[in-house]
Formats: sequence, C-alpha cells, structure tokens
Amino acid sequence: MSDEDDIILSELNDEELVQQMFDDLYDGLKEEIEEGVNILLERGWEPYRILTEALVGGMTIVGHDFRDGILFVPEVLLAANAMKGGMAILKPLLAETGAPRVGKMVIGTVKGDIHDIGKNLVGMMMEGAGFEVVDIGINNPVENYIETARTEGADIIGMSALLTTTMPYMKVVIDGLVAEGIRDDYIVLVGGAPLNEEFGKAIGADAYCRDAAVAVETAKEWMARKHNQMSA
Ligand code: B1M
Repeated sequence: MSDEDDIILSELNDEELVQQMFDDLYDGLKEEIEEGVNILLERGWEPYRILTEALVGGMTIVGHDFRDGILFVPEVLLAANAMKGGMAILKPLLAETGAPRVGKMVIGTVKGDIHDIGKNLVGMMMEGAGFEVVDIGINNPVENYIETARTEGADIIGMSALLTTTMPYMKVVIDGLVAEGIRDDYIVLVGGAPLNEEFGKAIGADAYCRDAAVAVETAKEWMARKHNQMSA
C-alpha cells in the first residue's frame, strides 16, 4: 500500500485538505476530488469558494507545469476530468439561487479550440446568477453562434478561447454578426486566459471578462443598459 492510500481526506484540516486536493487534481484522481468537494461542502464552505480556491487553484498549478513541459496532454486531460467531477457536484448548488431569469446567453468555445473548463465555469456561474444558458460546446464555427443566438432569441453571445491561435476567430464571429446586420441585437462578451481588455475592444466585442465572476457582473450591467435603452 502506498503512502497515498493511507491518507484519509476527512481527517485533514481544511488547509491540508485543499493542498491534498491540489495534489489529487494534479494526479487526475477524480473520485478523490469529488470526495474532497463533498467534505468541504459538509464543513460549510460556499460552493464558489470551493470552486475558486480548491479546483481553479489546483488547475493553475497544472497549467504552470504543462507550460513548463513537466506535464503532457494525457495527464492534463486526466486533471481536467477530475476537475469536471468536482464541478458537476457544485453546478446545481451554484444554480440554486432561485433568482428570476435575467437574460439568455449562448456560450461556446471558438473554432479550433477544445478547451471547455473555463467556458463551463462561466456557464455555471451565469446560471447561478439567474441567466438561462445555452452551451454550444467547443470548436464552434461562426454559423453555430449566429444560428443558435437567433433560434434561441439570446440576449448575449459569449465566446471563449484559450489559445493565441484561436482568439482571432472571435473577430470572425463578430464580423459575421455585422455582415448579417444583427451585431447590435446581441451583447457580445469574450473571455479566456490569453485575452485582455484591449483585444476585446480591438475586435469589437462589448466587453472582455477576466473571469467567471466578472462575466456575471458584466452581463448584468449590459442587460440593465439594454433594458434602459428599450424603455427610453
Ligand atoms: Co491546453 N493550453 N492545449 N489543454 N491548457 C493552455 C491554454 C496553455 C496556456 C498551456 C501552457 O502552455 N501553459 C497553452 C496555450 C498557449 C497559447 O496559446 N499561448 C495550451 C496549449 C498549447 C494546448 C495544446 C495546443 C497542446 C498540444 O496539443 N500541444 C492543445 C490545444 C488543443 C485545442 O484546443 N485545439 C491543448 C489541449 C489541452 C487539453 C485537451 C489537454 C486540456 C483541455 C481540457 C478541457 O478543457 N476539457 C488543456 C488544459 C486543461 C489547459 C490548461 C492547463 C488549463 C486551462 C483551464 O481549464 N484553466 C491551460 C493552462 C492555463 O490556462 N493555465 C492550457 C482553468 C479555467 C477555469 O480557466 O479557461 O482561463 P480559464 O477560464 C477562466 C477565464 O479565462 C474566463 O473565466 C474562466 C473562469 O474564471 N473565461 C471566460 C474563459 N472563457 C470565458 C468566456 C467568457 C467569459 C470569461 O465568455 C463571456
């Protein structure tokens, strides 16, 4: 039996448990991550705190070692899978606010890009804040955004990109909206690790959102503006 098998998660204090969850996420141990999330919930941690401190915190370490060539794609996929296990437990809890529907968002990762953890997190937080979310998944060409926004009667189009090579595609989607004469029908929000405010402005998005919490706040602000314009 290895040392790892001897660790009983529920016997660790909060700080040790979070450290252990970082290790377990790094090792792609989905069941352990799920157990850790459940223990923190039982100890009264807010779902959002678990998400940001234990899961996103752990994924940041994975990201650094991926960048530095210490971890490779198969290992990062396992880590992502473990993170998704934890997120699945938190999702209904984050959505449990009972807030009235405040708007509808279509969200997806752009063409050429298969990263979906950040997008999923944004979707979860938006649902938690009372938005209806239509998730079109990963690797989306411009048509997917436009068709879905139209058929769903969305207020907001949200795009995610994690690669410097795929972020320019966000402009292709915005240009597509302009070409169809429907750019102003939607609030366009963009996000993803390699983006910044300037990039958002340069491509003609309404706003760049640094993280999921900012996405929620920004979406609320823009929905309020939209309602004000409509009633003016
Ligand atoms: Co990839 N990958 N990856 N990867 N990966 C990055 C992005 C990278 C930075 C790693 C690195 O080198 N340090 C690097 C990109 C370098 C660059 O472009 N400059 C990279 C690379 C190179 C690649 C491949 C090319 C590797 C290869 O094959 N050689 C390949 C590309 C595949 C493709 O897409 N075509 C690849 C593949 C993968 C996996 C499949 C193994 C896996 C993805 C699994 C999955 O998503 N299901 C993966 C992962 C997990 C990562 C890292 C480690 C983690 C990303 C993540 O989930 N972060 C990442 C390193 C890093 O970012 N530190 C990396 C956690 C997540 C919560 O954060 O996604 O930033 P994030 O989302 C945040 C905000 O950005 C914002 O809110 C979120 C929550 O707060 N946000 C939005 C995101 N989207 C938003 C949309 C909005 C609003 C806000 O709309 C309104």
